[in-house]
Amino acid sequence: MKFFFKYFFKLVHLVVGPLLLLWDWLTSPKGVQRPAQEQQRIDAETRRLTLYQFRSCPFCIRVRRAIKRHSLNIETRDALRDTVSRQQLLEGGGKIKVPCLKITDAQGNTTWLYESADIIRHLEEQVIPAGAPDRPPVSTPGT
Ligand SMILES: N[C@@H](CCC(=O)N[C@@H](CS)C(=O)NCC(=O)O)C(=O)O
Repeated sequence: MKFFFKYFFKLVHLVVGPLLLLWDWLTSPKGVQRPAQEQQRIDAETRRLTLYQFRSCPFCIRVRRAIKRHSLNIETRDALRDTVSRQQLLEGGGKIKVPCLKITDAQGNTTWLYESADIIRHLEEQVIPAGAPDRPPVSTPGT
């Protein structure tokens, strides 16, 4: 039975993965356009970020779409096929789970941020500057 489930889920993954990638490609979001100076400022911020991910993981696709939508240039590493990246994720973040955003601050300290929703929130609230047209409004409780 265990054997059946193992291969059943592998099969589901093999079928669903390419379908997700196809859907992602067909409905790929258009990136926001900013003034060149503003984009350069954001590029300087995103140079300190690295996204560890699997190509067909739905949570990674969600983060990659947010990255595309906000026109962020963030280096991605494949933690499934690339054994060096996989090891970096395990040693740095503590577990093989994707997506994971490696954040290096100005002092060189690193934080490994897991959870797609938290990663997107970090990008939208910390990386995209206030006043940018694509930044979602900050909701105030009770309003
Ligand atoms: N709640 C997480 C789910 C992430 C998740 O389940 N990722 C899967 C790949 S699709 C994973 O890393 N699995 C490996 C594991 O859990 O060991 C998120 O939104 O990021």
